[in-house]
Amino acid sequence: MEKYGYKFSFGPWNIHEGADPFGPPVRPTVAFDKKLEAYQRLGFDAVQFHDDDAVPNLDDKRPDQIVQEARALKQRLDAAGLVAEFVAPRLWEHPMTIDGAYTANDPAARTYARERSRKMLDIAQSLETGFVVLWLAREGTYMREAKDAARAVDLLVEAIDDMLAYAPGIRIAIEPKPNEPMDISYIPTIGHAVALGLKTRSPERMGVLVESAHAILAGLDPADEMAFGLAYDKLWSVHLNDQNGLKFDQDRSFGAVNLRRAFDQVLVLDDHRFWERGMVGLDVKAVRTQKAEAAEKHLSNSLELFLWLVERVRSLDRSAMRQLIEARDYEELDRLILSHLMGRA
Ligand code: XLS
Ligand code: MG
Repeated sequence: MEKYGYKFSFGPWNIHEGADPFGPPVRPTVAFDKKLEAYQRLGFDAVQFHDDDAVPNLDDKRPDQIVQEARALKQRLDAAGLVAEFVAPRLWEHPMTIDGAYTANDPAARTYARERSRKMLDIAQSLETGFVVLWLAREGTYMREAKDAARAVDLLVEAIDDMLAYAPGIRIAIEPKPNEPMDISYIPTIGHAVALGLKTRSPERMGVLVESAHAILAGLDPADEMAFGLAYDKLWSVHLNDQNGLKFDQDRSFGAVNLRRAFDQVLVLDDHRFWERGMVGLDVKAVRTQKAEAAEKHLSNSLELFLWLVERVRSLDRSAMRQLIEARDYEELDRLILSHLMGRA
């Protein structure tokens, strides 16, 4: 498979049982080892980890046990010809994170979040990835008066500074999302994420990760969010997927809802040689109706579409585009792009 210089990743949660808030699982659980086998078979290079994907039940384990288990996992990754792209703290399930983690009103909850983050950093070190992603899932409120939003920024900076000091070699990307599970989340867009990073003790070690659906949920264009991150040289990863309207995060297969929007994301990434900057990550889920024996197609379809769109980007008639842009004939530019996407030109 020609991958045009790109490397690809997904998280084990992208192979899942299909439960949703209105119905139970519809597919059997796939064991982690089985998921690991799927990566190379499907053409992927790296695994995205939540801390407890790598070391289950880590809240009940001593630091030395955590390191030992993470090192054993690293050997399994080596044997499978895979690397860890990043590790992320899962700070949205434990009871101590009900009211948020880093921005919780309860100082004990904030202490839990900081300690859990240090364990996550130990795992990242053991998996030999210098890259951490923070999706600030419950950093927000259901009612504005419950927290001081300005103080929340300071609390986030304090928590990030602690991580940056604890792991001097680590780089951290913020993965913004405007809502869900919170009614309104802090740090909802790439602009907020870049600004937050600039406020920390080591701004050069702070970057961003754009998830297509998260930008769409914020009413923004994912390609423009990526472009903003690129303009600051801080786009260190992406989560490609798709989203049909402003509802819950659907994590649909890349391009499944809007092909032009997917094309524009690949255009901005490829024009900025993203294959030299970071990995193309997916964050996709099979629709609940998909049968178990065919419940990997959201991954293979997304990867395949990305590569097809790279071919479309690289075969664009750029001089014709330049002429139409100079003439400000954007309707004709529309036609050029659409006919190219349809294989008619
Ligand atoms: C949610 C995030 C989360 C990441 C970072 O979209 O991608 O699943 O793994 O925690
Ligand atoms: Mg994501």
